[in-house]
Amino acid sequence: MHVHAMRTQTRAARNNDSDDTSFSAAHIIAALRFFAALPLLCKLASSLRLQVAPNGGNASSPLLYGLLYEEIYHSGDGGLYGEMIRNRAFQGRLVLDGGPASRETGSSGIRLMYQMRMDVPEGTTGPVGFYNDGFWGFHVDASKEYAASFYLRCDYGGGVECFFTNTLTGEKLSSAKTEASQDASQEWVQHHLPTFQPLTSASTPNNTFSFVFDGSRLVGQSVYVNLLSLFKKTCQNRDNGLREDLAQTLADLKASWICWNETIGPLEERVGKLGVWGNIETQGFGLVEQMRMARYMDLTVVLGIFNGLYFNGDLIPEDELQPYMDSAMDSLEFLTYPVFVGEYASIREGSATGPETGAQTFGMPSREAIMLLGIERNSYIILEFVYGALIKQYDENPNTVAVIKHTANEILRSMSYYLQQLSAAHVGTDTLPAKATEGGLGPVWWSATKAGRRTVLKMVNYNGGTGAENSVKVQVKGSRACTTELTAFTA
Ligand SMILES: *[C@@H]1O[C@H](CO)[C@@H](O)[C@H](O)[C@H]1NC(C)=O
Ligand SMILES: *[C@@H]1O[C@H](CO)[C@@H](O)[C@H](O)[C@H]1NC(C)=O
Ligand SMILES: CC(=O)N[C@H]1CO[C@H](CO)[C@@H](O)[C@@H]1O
Repeated sequence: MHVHAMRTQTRAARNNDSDDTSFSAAHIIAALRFFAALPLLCKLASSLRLQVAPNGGNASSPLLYGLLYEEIYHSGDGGLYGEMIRNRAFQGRLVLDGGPASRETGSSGIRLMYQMRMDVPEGTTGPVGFYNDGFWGFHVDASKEYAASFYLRCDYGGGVECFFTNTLTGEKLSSAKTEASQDASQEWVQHHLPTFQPLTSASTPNNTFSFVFDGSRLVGQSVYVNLLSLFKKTCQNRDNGLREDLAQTLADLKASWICWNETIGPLEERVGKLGVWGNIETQGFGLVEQMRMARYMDLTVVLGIFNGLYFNGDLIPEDELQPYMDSAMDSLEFLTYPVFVGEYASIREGSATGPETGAQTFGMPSREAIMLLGIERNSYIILEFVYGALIKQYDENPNTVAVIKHTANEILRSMSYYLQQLSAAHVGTDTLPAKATEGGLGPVWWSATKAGRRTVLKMVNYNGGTGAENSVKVQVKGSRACTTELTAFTA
């Protein structure tokens, strides 16, 4: 699928009547920016005549385009959060693939509630260890550095090797080694392997990551491990940072604000929990990491307040609500919010198995575009709006809409992504009165805003005709002269 955001520089605003057949001419959002320069000339026959006033509107919300970050569909763990080891501290089930290992509670000395125990039988001589499947595999990229670490509790003096294996070819794709020397009385000892670059890149995510010890030096022991960790080079090269390609994709949306929740402190203090959407949340992507992300993407932070009502209908009793109220009072400035639209997404009905939401047709973002124009026209009342879901792991069920989907080594931007990116890149500071002196809303929809000396006119042609007889004639009042830049969004 190809989505184009096409830009042309023209001295007159024209309806997009391109004969390029790859265009879906029925669905177009066009952002026209008028600069004061030369007279606007439109000699085409017209079914819609728009008159855009130079002023007389209201201030738009500067926080209109937002991001709704929510721990669902592996947006955080297995997504934006750079940790590549799945179930790194065993908050989830341990899947045993042979070998005497088990998950135990009571991880002494650190707050993490679980640990893995691996029993090494008498007579063991070769390497012993375990591997992780990652979040639908691992991205093995020879151009990037990786850093692995783990906690160990046992008597051990010997080597530790960590490496990727391609499950399709059996090939070992990397190696990092360290020496461990510790006895059981030391309780947990954290080991960091030297950063390494894979020897070869893998073209698919079908790779595992192994932690291997010298079995002869662990004979007869129960070996305890915890907080197994692997990070590829993260966004801005931060410790405990974000997955670089996904963070960049998100930053490229040029949104203006984000919702966040709390989770701070050393990783071994973050006990993790079962999220409301059924994922295990390590809480590794916590408050500080989210604040850093907000700074990196230049986002205003908006605090979301829990109102005491859970999804399953449970309620926090009134006499226990004080902390939530305190928090709400602190956010009063925001609550003075007038309207917050969260969350929206177009859903395609009608397949045999129910609403087909995962695969987008161009009609879906086109309908979203019409709503988005309505929001911009009312952006003196609507403070913010957000699309849901924001980020989703591609292979995870259900297959539903999301702005960005990802596999271990690829990023898929939906058409809604390009729509929001284009629209957020052309927002004015004030709404402008735009009235139709001929025709009316539908099949062409519009919104006009002012950005400095420029006028931004956005239009969607939803299933309407094209060609000269369907042209849109625009008069920007008060501009003696103008230059127009047209950006068309097509698929
Ligand atoms: C400005 O706000 C008023 C309400 O205060 C509204 O009636 C009017 O339509 C708005 N104008 C524009 C251009 O949005
Ligand atoms: C490779 O990994 C993908 C993603 O997890 C999976 O869908 C696919 O079945 C795997 N292929 C093989 C041959 O195991
Ligand atoms: C600041 C905030 O909204 N904190 C909430 C984060 O989410 C947990 C539940 O998942 C709530 O208990 C917190 O109040």
